[in-house]
Amino acid sequence: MPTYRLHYFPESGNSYKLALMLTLCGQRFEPIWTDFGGGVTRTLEWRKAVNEMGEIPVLEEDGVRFTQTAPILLKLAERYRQFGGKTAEQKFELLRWLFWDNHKLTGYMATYRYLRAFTPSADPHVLAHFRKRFDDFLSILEQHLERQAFAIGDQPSIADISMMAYLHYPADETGYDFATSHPAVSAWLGRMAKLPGWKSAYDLLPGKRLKHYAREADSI
Ligand SMILES: N[C@@H](CCC(=O)N[C@@H](CS)C(=O)NCC(=O)O)C(=O)O
Repeated sequence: MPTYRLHYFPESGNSYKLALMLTLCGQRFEPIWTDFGGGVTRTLEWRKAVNEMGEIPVLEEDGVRFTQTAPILLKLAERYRQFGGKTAEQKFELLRWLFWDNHKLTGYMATYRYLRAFTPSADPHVLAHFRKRFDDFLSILEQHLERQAFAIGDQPSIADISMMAYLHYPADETGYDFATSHPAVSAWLGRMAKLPGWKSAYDLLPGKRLKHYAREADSI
């Protein structure tokens, strides 16, 4: 079995996707905290040595580095025969939701949350734009989860792991109280949190945290 090392920072939902998948598959990994807030991933040295794309997470398997959570999740699902879907239709659905998540759900929430919670003076017009787009994506997910328990049917898959990552953070970071605003999403997050071995990102990914700027007065 490979030895895993995960380059991450605790607030990174993308890192959490891999940490959660490994954990749910009963695997351990060595956490390599990365100074994202200090800008290390923007340096030429880090990009040359760790990830040319300048992104966290990076998963090392026996010293070989891999990036991009979607293909990594697919590889892990195949290796551990878990969360990968069974039929050709399910595998297609899984890819469909993974692509949608990377582009829309994760793409917008990651940026919205980062600006809202972890930068000192986000432009309110930019925040409003991201929130409007994200509200639309959330309503798509809400309607989908009103019809079925998990992304591709009645069993959890890596599409759920990918999509839940950024939604499970505290409301003072995401700016949403899903129990009130999106009950089907909230119930689905609850189902995911009941999977054997499930842990939250801040329980799985230790280390120095980014400064939190979201003000109490900010609306949720
Ligand atoms: N599609 C990538 C997204 C990775 C990503 O955007 N990571 C963030 C941190 S969670 C990052 O490093 N962003 C740097 C940037 O956007 O410049 C994946 O799934 O791994």
